[in-house]
Amino acid sequence: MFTLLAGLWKYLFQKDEYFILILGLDNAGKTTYLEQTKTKFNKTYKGMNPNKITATVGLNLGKIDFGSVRLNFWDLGGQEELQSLWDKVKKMISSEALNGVPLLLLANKQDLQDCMPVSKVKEEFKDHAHKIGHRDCHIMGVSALQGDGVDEGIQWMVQCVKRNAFLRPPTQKDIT
Ligand SMILES: Nc1nc2c(ncn2[C@@H]2O[C@H](COP(=O)(O)OP(=O)(O)OP(=O)(O)O)[C@@H](O)[C@H]2O)c(=O)[nH]1
Ligand SMILES: [Mg+2]
Repeated sequence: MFTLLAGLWKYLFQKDEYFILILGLDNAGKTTYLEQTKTKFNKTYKGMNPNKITATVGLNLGKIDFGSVRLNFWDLGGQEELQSLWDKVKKMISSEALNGVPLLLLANKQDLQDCMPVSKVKEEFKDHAHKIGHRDCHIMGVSALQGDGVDEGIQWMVQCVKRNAFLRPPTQKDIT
């Protein structure tokens, strides 16, 4: 009986957890994007003044719940000293361990007049399309500062992680 109730509780309340890595050059707006995401999706989260966000030293963590899904974000600082990790990152896209893991490419700062338009970003990536392999991939423009495109990006992410759930390593929910 206990097992049955525990199973029902788990089914009703426990979230399916997924982990999202946010990568980009320093000053790209990764932490601002994560702050906007947390503000939009966590009703109780008050949010940080975007002007108070400073360069990320190491790793900044954040999470949001979206229906039955929990997304855990890892926002890695992009400063030069941290880019020693980037060799590994470049290899990530072709790493066998990450085969099929979805890729969302955000062209941020679209509110700036002299920003690179999304069409141009897509054009630039055309030559590298073969490296992306068989995975869900989406390129979109956003303004993390103004919050434009944040909802759409997260919705895409949630759909994708659900669709590719078989790629996810087991979490507590799966083994209890
Ligand atoms: N105009 C504009 N500025 C933005 C946008 N997103 C972020 N910024 C600004 O860009 C600067 C850097 O933002 P961060 O979020 O700290 O950038 P980051 O990618 O986390 O940087 P690191 O932690 O150093 O890797 C800040 O001054 C932000 O206010 C945007 O969409 N539009
Ligand atoms: Mg940052």
